[in-house]
Amino acid sequence: MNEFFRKLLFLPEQASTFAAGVDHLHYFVALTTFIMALAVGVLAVVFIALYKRKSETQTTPHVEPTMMIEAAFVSVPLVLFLLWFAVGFRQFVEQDTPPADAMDVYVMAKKWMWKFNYPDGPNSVNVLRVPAGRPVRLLMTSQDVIHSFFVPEFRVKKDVNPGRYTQTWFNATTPGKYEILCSQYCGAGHSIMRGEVIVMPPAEYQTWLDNLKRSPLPQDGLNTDIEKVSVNSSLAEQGRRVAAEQGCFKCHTIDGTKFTGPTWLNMFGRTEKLITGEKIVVDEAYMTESIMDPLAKIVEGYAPVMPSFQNKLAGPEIAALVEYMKSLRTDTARTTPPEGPLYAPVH
Ligand code: HEC
Ligand SMILES: [Cu+2]
Repeated sequence: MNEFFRKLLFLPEQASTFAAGVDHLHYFVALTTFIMALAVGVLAVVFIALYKRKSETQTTPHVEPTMMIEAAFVSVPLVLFLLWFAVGFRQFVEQDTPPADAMDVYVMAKKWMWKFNYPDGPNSVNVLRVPAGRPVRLLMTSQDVIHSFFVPEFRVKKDVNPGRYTQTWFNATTPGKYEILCSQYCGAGHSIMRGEVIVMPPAEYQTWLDNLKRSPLPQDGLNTDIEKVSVNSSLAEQGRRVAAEQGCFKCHTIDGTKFTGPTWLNMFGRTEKLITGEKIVVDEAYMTESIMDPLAKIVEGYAPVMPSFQNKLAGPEIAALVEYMKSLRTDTARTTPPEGPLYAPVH
């Protein structure tokens, strides 16, 4: 049944845990509206034949529907629309709430390519490798204009905006290659802004990762013409260098002491009180905003002195900073002060 409708509607394969649910709602809406439209059309034709005007003097009888019929005309469509809304809203919430155990990948879009950064090492261009059966969370930002990350087979689509992070997630069910498209018109090269998600069986993925860590050169057979994999030190390590180079440590500590700015130790997930009295929980989006637009939200007890780093930092550098700040937890904290500016370009 599912396969029949999928082919009838020319939908791509279903390769993520979302796909079937999204499609079922789609079939339900398409089928109901199709039946309704057909009924209206057929009745119109039948009535034309049945109630054809038979003489010049014939008048149309005055017809008044009963209360019951009126009520049915209002309530049946209303119930259907509300049902679709309820099902769709549940799916929307699910797609917008990555599970806590998801594997993170940072995505940076720019005219006209996709860059992927894995917190524990490899960077790649246009090729995203993920293990099957594992939730993957994408933290996405753009270096220039608005793009949109779209994988039709996963039924996943989310805008990617400059100056802030958006997130989405998926759990790929079937190993294979799937195309990544940009679905916001972003300039002349929009239609060639394509990438590829390679979903690998978990064991194969692990082997690929281990091999990369052992030798920084791309492995034979993996280096297709669009794939450039490079292994840097971990993203958090790069973030530490960026922070040192940018002078973040002039105002922030990583050992828990309060300085010109709040300490970064255990900052991720902390509840912060703002001068407006509002309370917020520190997440990736808030960290990014704090770097790009520090005056938007001022933490209580601190002066609004942090400069904006908008236009001073590239997308991957911000990803690295965020990953570094997240890594500063009491259990894993680095308490030694960072050594001078060791900055190396991230890409
Ligand atoms: C001139 C001092 C100064 C520098 C340099 C500075 N900051 Fe800040 N930062 C502050 C102050 C003061 C606050 C608290 C007031 C506020 O929210 O703006 C803050 C707040 C933050 C916050 C929010 C912290 C929280 O607990 O809510 C983050 C994240 C942050 N800074 C990151 C950075 C990063 C990354 C850099 C370097 C790229 C940096 N800062 C450089 C002074 C600074
Ligand atoms: Cu684009």
